[in-house]
Amino acid sequence: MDDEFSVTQVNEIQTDELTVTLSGSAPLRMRSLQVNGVPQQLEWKQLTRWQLVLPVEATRKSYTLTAIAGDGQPIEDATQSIEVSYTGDESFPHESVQINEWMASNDTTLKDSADGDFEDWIELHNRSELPVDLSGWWLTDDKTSPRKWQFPEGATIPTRGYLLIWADDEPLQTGDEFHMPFKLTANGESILLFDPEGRLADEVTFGEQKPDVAMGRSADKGVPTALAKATPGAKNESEIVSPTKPIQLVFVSEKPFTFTFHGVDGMKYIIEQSTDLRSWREVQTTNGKDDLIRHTVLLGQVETATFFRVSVQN
Ligand SMILES: [Ca+2]
Ligand SMILES: [Ca+2]
Repeated sequence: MDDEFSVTQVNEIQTDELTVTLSGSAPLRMRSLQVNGVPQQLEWKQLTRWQLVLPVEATRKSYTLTAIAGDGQPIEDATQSIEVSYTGDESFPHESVQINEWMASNDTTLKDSADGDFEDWIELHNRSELPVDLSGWWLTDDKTSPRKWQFPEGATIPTRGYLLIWADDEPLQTGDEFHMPFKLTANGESILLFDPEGRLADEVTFGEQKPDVAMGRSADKGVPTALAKATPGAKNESEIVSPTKPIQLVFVSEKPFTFTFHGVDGMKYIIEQSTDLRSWREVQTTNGKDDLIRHTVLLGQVETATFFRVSVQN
């Protein structure tokens, strides 16, 4: 007698815990389980009884569980969705730590005291008023391989503090600092930070890097950018933003006509529209603090030829 795939818990779960344990029955041919397409580590309680621990997110989240057969394919009709809401008031540590600065091409900026080499590094920053225990957290430069390097037991980042980690592919080096088994690619890639339950704490993506130019969050905030000065292990300096810093418009859609561009905190962006390039009408004013600024033009608001310009004010 084969079992149906089922989940014991109700479809809508409310919890004040940071993780939720699900369990259920499995058809005999079920070998594994995917949640939102990601394979999970199951614990088998009996031949056809599974158990799974999932992270709870601060906002209500839907998890779709799919039973996978021995051939790696989903089993037909063996899927179920569960909504999990967090009702507690404890803050999530993974919301406190960010990837704050990094250098993927370090020629002369910072020497690794373990071997005297100039190597890639990553700086984390704890925004919160409590120290964060990083034991069991993960850092990777590959989304498809989230478990490249795990912080050892006892790793912490102090209140409002910074932590430097070497990406030198020399994990056996010891000393006061951590050394990960991978380097950063100067041609560009991603860095991802996960908590022990697999919640994404932060993700940054970068393009081609210039030697000795750090990337990071200006004044520890906002979207990463090339920094004027590297500050490994310390607060990032504010960038001096020139009002003439080029704005790159990205066209998102034609109907309705929409474009976006990145703003910089502390600057004001004025979008104007014209049909003759002589008289201009202000159509939107936005503060740069929201970063991605979007302008949408509804049909009927433009002539056959309409021009837009964006100006920046301090
Ligand atoms: Ca090294
Ligand atoms: Ca820094």
